[in-house]
Amino acid sequence: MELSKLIGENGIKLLQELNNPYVMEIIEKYVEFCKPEKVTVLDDSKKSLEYVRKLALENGEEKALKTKDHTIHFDNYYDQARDRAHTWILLPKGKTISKHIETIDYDEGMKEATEIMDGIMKGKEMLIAFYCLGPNNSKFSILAFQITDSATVIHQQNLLYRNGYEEFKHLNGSKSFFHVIHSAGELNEDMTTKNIDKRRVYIDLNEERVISLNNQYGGSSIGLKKLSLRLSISKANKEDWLCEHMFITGVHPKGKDRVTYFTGAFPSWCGKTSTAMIECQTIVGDDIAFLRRDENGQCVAANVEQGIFGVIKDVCPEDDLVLYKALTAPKEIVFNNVLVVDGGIYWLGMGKEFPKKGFNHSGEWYEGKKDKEGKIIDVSHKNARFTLRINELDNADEKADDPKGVPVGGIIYGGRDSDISVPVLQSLSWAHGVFIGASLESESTVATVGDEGAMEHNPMANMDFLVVPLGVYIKNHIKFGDDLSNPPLIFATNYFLKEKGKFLNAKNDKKVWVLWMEGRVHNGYEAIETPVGCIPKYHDLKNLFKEALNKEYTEEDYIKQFSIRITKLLKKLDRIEQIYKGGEGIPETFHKHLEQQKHRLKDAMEKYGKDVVSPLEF
Ligand code: SAT
Ligand code: MN
Repeated sequence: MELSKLIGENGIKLLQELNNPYVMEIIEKYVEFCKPEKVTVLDDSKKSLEYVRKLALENGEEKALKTKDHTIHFDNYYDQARDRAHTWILLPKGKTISKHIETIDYDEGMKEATEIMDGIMKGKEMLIAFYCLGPNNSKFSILAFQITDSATVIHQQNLLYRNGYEEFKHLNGSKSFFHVIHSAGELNEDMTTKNIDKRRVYIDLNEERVISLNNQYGGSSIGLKKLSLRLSISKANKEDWLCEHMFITGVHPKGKDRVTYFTGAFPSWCGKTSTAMIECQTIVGDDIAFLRRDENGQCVAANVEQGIFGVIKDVCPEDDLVLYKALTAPKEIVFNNVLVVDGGIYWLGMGKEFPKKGFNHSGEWYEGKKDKEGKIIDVSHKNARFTLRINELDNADEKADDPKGVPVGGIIYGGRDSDISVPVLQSLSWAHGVFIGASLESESTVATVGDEGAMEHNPMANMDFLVVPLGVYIKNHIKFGDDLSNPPLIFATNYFLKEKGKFLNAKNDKKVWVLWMEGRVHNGYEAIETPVGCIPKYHDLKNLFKEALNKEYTEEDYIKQFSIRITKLLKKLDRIEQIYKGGEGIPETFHKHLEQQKHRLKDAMEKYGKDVVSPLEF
């Protein structure tokens, strides 16, 4: 059916006012493919926001909870995480990007996409919404629009992103915007995706477009998030800035009249959100950052988003008070895949006793319930999420929406291992820091796929989203820092050292590491140079532990935590060397840092005549 018959007068008017033939062309095309029953265009008005909130409740994608403005949405039991195996970059026949990046022949991919899309929105309402990635009207801004048949996707997107309809008008007809076409596909009686076997994500870097089909999980359906991230990374690498999978947080050391901003990249389960939200900090963003040079050659960062799509597991009053308080107060929040009992909700690690039955991502749930594979179904999914606006949090940073971004004092790469890396160190230079980021590894836990204890390499925690060859990505990183007048310091953390199966650090020790890093940015502390980077001095940590946590930090603790484990570190370098050998344009500087680090470690082994060297010896 023709667009004009499906869209109504107001919709036509809103589209006409954009004065952008390319937007029209795109919408007409997908209306023809997807065959919705109705088309609704949304602008930045309160009316549009309310319309979508109501629609999500009316169509059953969300249900109201007991607490005012809280709603719950479920994704299919088998759609609780991104589906890496069915996510591809569309490329002309015979072309590839890198051995790490899944691609599909353009014509073949589009043929399949068109087949799956045919009539996928039959009987449904197509929503069209406009957004701005990064703060509105700033040099960070990238405009994007999404077409979807899911009201909860738009509802959550409205919490997570700044609206962009008005800014689209200022494009003056230009084609410079991203667009995402999404369908949750046919839904069953629980309102979850029926055709799990036909979940697909096709990424088209040339057209700056993503097509996501039969997906409900936020990471694959919220188009402005991980789908647009791929498009932004491609754009950043062409334009000489950085698009990173990083939080942005402001550190406020007690008694000092200053705030120092840090960005941080951590693979899953390495402490990213908790590092962004330590109690002496204010939050700018928790997931994706644009980093640019300002007119003075300083590094500035802006949050791509304005909300948090956060993992709810383990959010409890002891560890995350601010978040816990926000999640239990009457604010506009969409919960995904937690347990509901009489309109109240429960999630893993919340510190409460669980009811024996209720409703969760598996439907009607009772304790001991098993899935088709015979696996016991937990109270809530370990990847269950919440969606809320950052300005709903008590610790929201006042510059969270600043069009100029915030100045970056330090960058943190957070890995996870039980017996290799020290809790915190500073790189020897910007390029050495890039080398550290590009060597980031996380040890798999029971919570991630793979063997427990196996190391997964994840450069800058951005591996899943890379759409340019690793060599190009790393080269651009090095160049970005080289062109800065005063590049941020680069740090690495590891909160997960263990001895005899027990963690060597408490969860809140990270506050001390952060305060030390903050001090380093202001030349506040001396450091000890080791073969792998600069580490804190004992007496500084002792004082910080006392001041920040009122804890006695013994020299024995320090030695255990900050010893340099040479053989383990050399083995790590071997793993990294294996990954990076054989080209793909990895820059010489990277290989140089790898070689130099290896030599420094071997020299230390010889000099001190042992494998594990105490920090007091350097
Ligand atoms: O892991 S996802 O990309 O699906 C979601 C997230 O990290 O925010
Ligand atoms: Mn993320």
